[in-house]
Amino acid sequence: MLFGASTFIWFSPFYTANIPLFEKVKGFGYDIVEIAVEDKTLIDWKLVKQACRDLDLKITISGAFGPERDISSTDPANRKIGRDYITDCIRIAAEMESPVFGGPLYSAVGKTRIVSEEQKRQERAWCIETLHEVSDIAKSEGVTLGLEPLNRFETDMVNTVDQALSIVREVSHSSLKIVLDTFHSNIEEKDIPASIRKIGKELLCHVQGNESDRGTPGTGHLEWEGIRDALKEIGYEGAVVIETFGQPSKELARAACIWRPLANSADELAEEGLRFYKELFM
Ligand code: LER
Repeated sequence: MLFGASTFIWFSPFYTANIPLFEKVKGFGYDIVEIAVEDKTLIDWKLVKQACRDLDLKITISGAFGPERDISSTDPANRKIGRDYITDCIRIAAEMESPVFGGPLYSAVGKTRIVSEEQKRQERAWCIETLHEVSDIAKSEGVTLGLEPLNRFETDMVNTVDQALSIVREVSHSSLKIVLDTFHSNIEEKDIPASIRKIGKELLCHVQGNESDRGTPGTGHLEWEGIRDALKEIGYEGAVVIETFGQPSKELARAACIWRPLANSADELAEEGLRFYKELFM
């Protein structure tokens, strides 16, 4: 099992001057740094690749879906921005040799409304149409797209594994799979290990192993042994990454409802979280 830490644990947005972070991530013992792409133009991707190569650190790429990056929006301009953003991130992932690009691909984080069934059907149709298109691009770039359910406070569109499976099956494309974030699952799933088994090896492409309060893994009330056993049982071969927020931007804090520090420090969270993962998966 490979373990990773998201740049979100320390920074938002991540930009070129933050590259020295990689040395710390490697020093803690991580195999992967997960780079959250808030603004791709702030990042010198050649330098990122070289720095990670020098450290023998792998890269995964994750999305940050602000209000305009929304492939299910009623505003066609936002649907285009969402599609372009996903396409850019697929190309970045390919360039950084990340096997996946994951996140709530279907909508903007923090978009929670009450809308008619008819509007929901229309939004889903737009979403499915674009997921088809970007899955083709992902396939040609050799990247797997991971669609991540978010909890009810962060989206009204895909909260559960069943809803994610329904979209993924409707798109029915070999390059579209599922990312499971255990923080969101803890709020929405009745039984996380059963949900992991339900997704199965074929469709689970990435795991964000976050604690029940999004603090340090191992310090909350997630049923970690059950989660580990289910991952082993399905033969999961992807990564397990911590994605939580040390210093979220105002927009991200608002969208992901982060109102207080989630650990004593980002470094402590990353170091102790990895120690816990290693003991758990030993
Ligand atoms: C995305 O991976 C996520 O988990 C959200 O809570 C915030 O972007």
